Amino acid sequence: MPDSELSKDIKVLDNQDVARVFADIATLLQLRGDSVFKIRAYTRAAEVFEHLPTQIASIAGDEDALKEIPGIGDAIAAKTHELVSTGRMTFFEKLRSEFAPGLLEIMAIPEVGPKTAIRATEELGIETLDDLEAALRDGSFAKLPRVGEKKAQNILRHLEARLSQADRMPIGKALPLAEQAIKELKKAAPGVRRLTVAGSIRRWRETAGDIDLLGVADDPEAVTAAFAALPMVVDVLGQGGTKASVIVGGGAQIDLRVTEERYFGALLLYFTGSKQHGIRLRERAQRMGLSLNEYGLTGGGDGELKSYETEVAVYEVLGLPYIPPEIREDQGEFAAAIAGELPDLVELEDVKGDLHVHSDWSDGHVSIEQMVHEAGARGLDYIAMTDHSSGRGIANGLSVERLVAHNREIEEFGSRAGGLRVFKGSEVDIRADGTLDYSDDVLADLDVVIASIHSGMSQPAEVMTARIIKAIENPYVTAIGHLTTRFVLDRPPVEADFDAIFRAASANGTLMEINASPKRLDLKDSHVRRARELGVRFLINTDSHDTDNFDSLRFGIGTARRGWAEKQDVLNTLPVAEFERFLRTPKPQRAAFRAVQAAAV
Ligand code: DGT
Ligand code: CA
Ligand code: CA
Ligand code: ZN
Repeated sequence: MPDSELSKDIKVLDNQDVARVFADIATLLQLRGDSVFKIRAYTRAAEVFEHLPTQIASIAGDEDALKEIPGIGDAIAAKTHELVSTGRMTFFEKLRSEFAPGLLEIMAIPEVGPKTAIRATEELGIETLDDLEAALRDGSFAKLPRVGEKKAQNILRHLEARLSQADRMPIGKALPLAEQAIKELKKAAPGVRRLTVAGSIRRWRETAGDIDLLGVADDPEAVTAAFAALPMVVDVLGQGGTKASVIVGGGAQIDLRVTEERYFGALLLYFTGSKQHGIRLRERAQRMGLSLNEYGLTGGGDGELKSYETEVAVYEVLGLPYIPPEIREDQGEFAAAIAGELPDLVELEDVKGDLHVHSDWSDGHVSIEQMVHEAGARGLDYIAMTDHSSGRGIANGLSVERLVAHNREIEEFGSRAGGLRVFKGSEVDIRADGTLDYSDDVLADLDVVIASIHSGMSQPAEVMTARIIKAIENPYVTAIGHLTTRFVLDRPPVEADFDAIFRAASANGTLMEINASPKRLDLKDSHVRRARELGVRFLINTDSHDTDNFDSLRFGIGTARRGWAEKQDVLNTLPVAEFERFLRTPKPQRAAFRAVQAAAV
């Protein structure tokens, strides 16, 4: 197979990988003091590639197609072509060789600025993250100019987080890869049935160590063989009669198990995990005189192995109701199941509205009209257009004058959007002191106000907590957007007293957003669970900047479910009339609105 021979040598780059290279080039050019225009061109290319809906790898063979992408000139098209077709870029390699090895890697750790990174490489001889860790631990890093003990401690914390997650990928990357593998394998092995994702991805964990797939076939070996030969596979770690493990382009590992129909239930249960949930199940089986393994249950009278086609059937024998994969973490689900108190988890189909949507009025990619049309086409009943406030002058935020015009345009759409209700909204910046970008009388004209932090993220916890609570207490703020500002595996959360924040949100009737963008997933699962305990209610929003971003909703649902959230905890599951009634309710009474709703269920 010449195709897979070729792909064995060249790492298949996805759009994020390509974007990263151009962002790195921009960084190095900046360090070199190069022309502002050149730097801007590379920064722009990185942004364009990051948001490109098509896979660059699929068009990079065609330089003209690359040039047609807005924002990509001849020089960058040629470099992209070289990068994607050879896996290397001469220009980048030459540029990188002008700097100490490891500089980019070190600079990628939060709070390590360019000047410090250069000093670290030149004065301390740091070349790797391991070197960096040693220098942070022996105190030499803290002695660099403008660093100090406190900052060194922070950097060590970021570094440890980075190192412990080094071999995990975000679910936003893992799930699409799993889906691609499923699609390719169904085509290559038509005999495979019930092909499904298992492991941490089925539990919607925010990161995955590898991808686990499970299917049924009469001839399992034909399926594992077809799997090992898929075009996306770059290396085969092992292949046998019922299982195979491969590495695909981008470096992810996929484990496949193929079984007979009758074993599917027990194997899916085993292979979904979590490991800890599985261990508890086996203990429970043992107490009942049974033995649970990946094929089924043995014991009980005849000592024969009994197999199960569904997970439900296994749980039933163990005297348990079905426990959804998202909460199989051994974090109280058994006690809840036994007490008959499992949460009735919110579902994708429950969501009726999206209250955090951007357009090209700020940093979105398409018009209000296009976003509204897409939302309608996806069956939503209502959305809020929430472009950015003027803030720090970036993200093309709206001045008060432009906000007024934005409102007017939305009102026009409101009457034309064919059943879809479009709310006037804003994603208003929470400034460093907790005040908002717009005055209260401006906010009062809006239907939906999402207040978010986009700067000053390294404030001390006390300052940050007070800042956020101040926004929570504002009478016009509907919800706090992406509370911690973290990026999955990429940017640490702000430090704050989250319990105090959730208590304030609950008392004021301010909602907490579960931002569904797979890059953010913010609140994260554990925050949702804690916030819910403290009486907080939520919005699950996509924060869409383009029409295809509405797809992200499922990641928000997965996160909400991992946080044990029920439909009644999520306000945008309300029918539009009820949601409007919520918005018309003055803030102090919104907290009570919650109870009314709960009682009404
Ligand atoms: P990951 O890949 O690190 O994101 O996490 P998982 O949960 O997908 O773990 P993985 O891929 O190692 O294994 C998939 C499932 O198989 C896991 O969730 C539970 C089951 N499993 C794997 N190893 C063990 C084990 O040693 N004991 C038990 N009880 N189950 C295991
Ligand atoms: Ca896994
Ligand atoms: Ca695995
Ligand atoms: Zn935002």
